[in-house]
Order: sequence, then C-alpha cells, then structure tokens
Amino acid sequence: MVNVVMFGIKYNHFLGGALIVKLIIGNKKYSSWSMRPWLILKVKGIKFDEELSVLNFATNNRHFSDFSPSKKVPVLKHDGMTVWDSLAIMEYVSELFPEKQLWPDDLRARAHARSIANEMHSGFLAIRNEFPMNMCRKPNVVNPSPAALDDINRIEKIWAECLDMYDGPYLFGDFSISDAMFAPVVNRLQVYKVQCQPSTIRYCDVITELKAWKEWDRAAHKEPWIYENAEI
Ligand SMILES: N[C@@H](CCC(=O)N[C@@H](CS)C(=O)NCC(=O)O)C(=O)O
Repeated sequence: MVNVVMFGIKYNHFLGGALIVKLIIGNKKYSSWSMRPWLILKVKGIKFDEELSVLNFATNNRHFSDFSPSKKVPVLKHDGMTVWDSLAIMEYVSELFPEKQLWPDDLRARAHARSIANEMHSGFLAIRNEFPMNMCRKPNVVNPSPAALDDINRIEKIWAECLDMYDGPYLFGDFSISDAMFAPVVNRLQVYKVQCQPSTIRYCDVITELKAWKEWDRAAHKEPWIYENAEI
C-alpha cells in the first residue's frame, strides 16, 4: 500500500500494481445488507471483484465462517484486511477512495448523512422483519403492522427532508452512502405496494433508474434459489 498526498488529500492506493478490492455478498435476490456496499462501489465506479456466497439457512450459514468473522455477509477483503458489516465496509471504502466522495463534502450535511445512515443500520426492525427485500417478488399489497407503518412514516419523513434540503435527486444531492443504506427500502415499498407520498415515489424511481440497480436486479432474476421464509 502506498499513501499518496495530492492537493492536501491523502489517497491510499497501490501504485502500478493491481488494486484488489473483493466484496463477498449473499444472494442478490434477498441480501439487502450485501446490496448496500455493492451499490455504492458500482455507482461510484470503483472496480472490485465480486464473490457470491449462497445463503443456506438450513446449515445456519456455517460456511460463512470460512471468510467472515461475524458469519454474515457482506465482507470486504483488501490488502490483507477483512472488513465486515455493511456500514464499516462503506466507511473503509470511503477512506480508501476519498476522491470518490462517498459522503457529502460539507461537514453539516455529512453529519446529517451519517445520522440517517446509522438510524437505518440500527433501526427499522419492523419493516425489515415484515417486509424482507425480495428483488423477484411479484408486487402485491401486504398491510403493514402499526410498528411497520411507524417505520415507513419515519423513512418518508427522512427522505422528504433530505430531498427538500439538498435539492435531490439523491438524498444529499449526489449519491452517497445514505442512499445505499436506504436502497433496499425502495424494493420493499414497491414489491409490498406500500402507499407513499409523491416525493417518496419520485425518489424510488430515481434509485431504480440507476444503472447499478438494474444490473443487481438482472442478476437477482437469474438466481435459482428460493427461500420460503422470505416469500411473504
Ligand atoms: N449488520 C450486518 C448485517 C449482515 C446480515 O445480517 N447479513 C445477512 C444477509 S443479508 C446474513 O449474512 N445472514 C446470515 C445469517 O444470519 O446466518 C451488516 O450491516 O452487514
């Protein structure tokens, strides 16, 4: 690893050699945590190797312990390092490629972006449990519980505030880690046909129009594995 300082910014790169970032993910159809770092890497044009390790709940995903300290995906391998947990992975990538601006540049916007990314990471259990991400689900209505409805209302408020404050099209103007954190919610709102306000619908359209989203979606549709527990 070579640290290069240009224009006052430190760039951590290999010079002349291959820069190998490897992301190990779960099934594209179901693995919402895998989608997040995968999307930010793609949207920001960061080259990486990708490995899919198929979820196997019958064995409690024991095989994940071969490469993942937490026995979960996603996991990132780089320069002899293992980084696990979606948000930690994206923070690592953000520091590795500061020129790609994975967080907003402005201190206050960045604090705001981190607040909502962390709120997503540690919360919204009701919508996550009731409405599992399922890229191949034929959309139909599932009524949310009061707790899931609270989650949805809060998410819509977060998005509306951001889109208003930073003028869109993404939550903080340019695509950032915060958009990646909330991206699986876009699938959930659409495939469970949740009634949403117009600004939410517009934002969902912006996300599903991403080239990277379409690539993930196409690959998900080619996967043969079906998990009954995630087929609500
Ligand atoms: N907090 C973790 C959650 C990771 C997670 O739960 N991943 C799921 C796949 S989406 C998993 O590996 N599940 C396997 C298991 O729980 O056995 C993150 O942000 O990466």
